[in-house]
Amino acid sequence: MRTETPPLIHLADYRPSDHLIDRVDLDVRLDPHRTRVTAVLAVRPNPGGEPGAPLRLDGDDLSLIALDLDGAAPTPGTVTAGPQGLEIAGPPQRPFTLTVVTEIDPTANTKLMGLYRSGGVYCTQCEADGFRRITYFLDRPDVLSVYTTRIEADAAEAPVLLGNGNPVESGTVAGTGRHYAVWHDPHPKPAYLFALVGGRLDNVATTFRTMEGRDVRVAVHVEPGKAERAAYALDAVVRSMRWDEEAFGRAYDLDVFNVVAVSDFNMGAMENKGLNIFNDKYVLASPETATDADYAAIEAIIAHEYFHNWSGNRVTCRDWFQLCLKEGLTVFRDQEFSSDMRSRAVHRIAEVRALRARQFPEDAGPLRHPVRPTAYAEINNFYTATVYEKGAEIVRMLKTLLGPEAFRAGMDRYYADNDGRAATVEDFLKAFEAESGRDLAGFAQWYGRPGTPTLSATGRYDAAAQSYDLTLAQSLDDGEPLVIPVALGLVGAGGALDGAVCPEVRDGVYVLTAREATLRFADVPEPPVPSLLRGFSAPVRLRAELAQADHLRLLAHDTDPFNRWQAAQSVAHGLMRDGGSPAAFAEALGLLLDREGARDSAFAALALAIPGEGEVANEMRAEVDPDAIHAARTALRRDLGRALRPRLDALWEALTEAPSALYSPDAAAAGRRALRNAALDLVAAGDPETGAARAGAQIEAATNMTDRLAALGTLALIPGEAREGALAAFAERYADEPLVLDKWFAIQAMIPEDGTLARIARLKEHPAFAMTNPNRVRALVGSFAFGNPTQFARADGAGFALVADTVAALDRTNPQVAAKLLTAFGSWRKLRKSRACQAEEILNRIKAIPGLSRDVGDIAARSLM
Ligand code: 0A1
Ligand code: ZN
Repeated sequence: MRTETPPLIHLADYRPSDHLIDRVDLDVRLDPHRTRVTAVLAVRPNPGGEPGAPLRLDGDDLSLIALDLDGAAPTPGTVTAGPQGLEIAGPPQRPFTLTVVTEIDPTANTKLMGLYRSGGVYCTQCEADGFRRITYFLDRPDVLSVYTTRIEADAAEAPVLLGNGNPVESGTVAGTGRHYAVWHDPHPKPAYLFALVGGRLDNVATTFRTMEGRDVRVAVHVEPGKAERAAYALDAVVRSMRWDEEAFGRAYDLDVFNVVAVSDFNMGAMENKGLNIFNDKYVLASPETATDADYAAIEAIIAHEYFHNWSGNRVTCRDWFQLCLKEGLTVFRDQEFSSDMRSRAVHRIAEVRALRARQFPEDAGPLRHPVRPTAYAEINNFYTATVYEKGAEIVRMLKTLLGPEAFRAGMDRYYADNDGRAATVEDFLKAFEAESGRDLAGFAQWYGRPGTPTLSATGRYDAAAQSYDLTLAQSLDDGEPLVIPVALGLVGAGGALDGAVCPEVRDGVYVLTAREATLRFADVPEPPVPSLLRGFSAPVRLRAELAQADHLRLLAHDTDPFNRWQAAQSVAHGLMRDGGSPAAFAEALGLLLDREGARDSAFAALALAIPGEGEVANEMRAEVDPDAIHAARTALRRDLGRALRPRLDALWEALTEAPSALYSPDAAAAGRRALRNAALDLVAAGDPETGAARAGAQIEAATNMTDRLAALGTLALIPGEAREGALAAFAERYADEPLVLDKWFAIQAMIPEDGTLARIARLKEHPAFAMTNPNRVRALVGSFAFGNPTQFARADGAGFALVADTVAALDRTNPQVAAKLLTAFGSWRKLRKSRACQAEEILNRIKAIPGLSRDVGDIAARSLM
């Protein structure tokens, strides 16, 4: 049994590097199995480091071919080199040049970290610590260097050669069939932002003129033959560039900006300087192969990686504990971008749903950690919803607290003061303190305190005094109270009570800093319902204990669209938890559809979508029984489908697009499709027979993937020959489209039926499935683990076992993806006893696997804590 726990790295132990590397000259000779890397490093002692300290370079799986120091062999006995590092004792106390030659095998690199091959294309992934798999280096984000990279490859195998920065030279190597390109990046950067690409690629390109007058060649490179599917991504890059200039005054700073799509990628995408590398799922889109949700995700991720050029690259992180400094901020920025491109209210709802579905459970379970962690065993396991999404919520609260002008001024100062530096969360907050004159010490606690605070509210109306007292109380742990911006207002029987006044509420926001506070509203002519946490102004759990009638009032009359949606969710939660008649709810939804269906279809679709099983589990204070949740949710959907039937039928008809209509991924058109498909799905919930027929017809008639897939998803919940026939036809139609087959894998993996296990076993043998491709694994096994709660937590333990077996198999080839999959067990303690015991046993079994990776070992160990 494996007993040793991996060593922890602590924030408190941070020390500056003893050495710096000012310049890196790389010569990379690409070869499928024997790629030669010559690195010429301009090293000097760091004035802030320890004088005379040995030079310790990181390495991972490297073989050293040659080494010299200032052109000569190092003094015998001073060098220790192995696959995992290179140390030089007593290095010169002055600047010196180290030349290191290593050899690596990109074809054998299944971890997809460092230099690897994806579908024949050479590419790199260096965040967080992949550069050390290319050459020995000070692989830490506070060592910034100027890179020049010469890439050489067989001209037929890799006609396209891309690097960071600007292209400076290219040519052929006479008589060898090989060619080369030299790239120079003038902006100092940490090694994690290094990238190169070599392969056969097509591209689409355009020129963007920045507000500073620089003409930038923007190109998106994809697998040959797929260039037309890159047009939307290219357009999204251009819109991102323009938006960052307008919203934040940030211009692009190189002559070229390249995006490359590869099919084997551990995450979504990577912001390497001037050369973003993407999971092709977030680049390739055509109406026939991508859904509206895919288009929205492409837009958001293209923007995210582009925005990192300032928030992450120009200003980078001192150490990996500061990860939220770039990620939380950049998620906030991409969310604002998407809100400006689409409907702000609809986007906010989507953000909060994602936060509640992924971050709240993480924050409530054994894998919880502060937005800025204080210790880690494996940094790759901290690319989490907490760091990203809760990190973004903190930035959003900061903006709410300071107001838009002071927020923007603070951002400008943050960039100005930290450009070219590796910064910390303290540096970030300092910029806002300086611009706003506010003390943010209390607010800073959000970065260090794990867990989701609870905000409770109780109100008392005094008819005689025409006043309303609202008591707000917060609780998290035993620590200091947090600073919580609470956007709020009062709503009367006929609408907003705009005349009600409370001096402590400014611009509709009350800032709660005490454990408890009571607000007095004057001039309240009737008993109000409080509309709290408008726009979800803070990442907390709200306990307002309103009656169903109160929620229904908010649903009908609140001026805040987020809270109108939230009111519908709250009513649905109440009905699923406590039972009762859904008649009043159905009537309210009906009115909403009448009023809103045509005007804001996307919003209406969201109101119809009752909380998912995960969201219900998340709200449970008692132990979670996935079967009971599934049954309650199915019953509510059935009842709503029946009660709303005439309206749903009419919507489905009215929102039919003409077969000749050209597909457009814009928000309004997507909203109409969303509402029509929500209507179809609810009809099917109430009347499976009609639903199946209609879904079948829609699959046949569909002119785009959104409608086809939505109908297939509806049909997938209705057992029978129609379903199996449609699934088979879909697979045949898209046999050559791996990204579309991922959707097909996912739909089947999420079927809440006993037969799903056997189905998954069959699908694992499907020719399109491959354990080596992270997208395939996530589509089939990930969708099952994260999206099929009843089958994952089956009574016989077979669902847990299926995921555990996949984790164990994957651990040997791609530990990062294996570890992510294992986080599906993160909420095991909340499950009812028998299931929890099984999960615990499985986690122990995984933890005991001999030779287990640090990635998986860390998740298993923490899950059991
Ligand atoms: N910085 C990237 C996330 C990322 C992190 C690690 C990776 O390794 C496989 C890849 C990407 C982002 O925020 O998009
Ligand atoms: Zn990011």
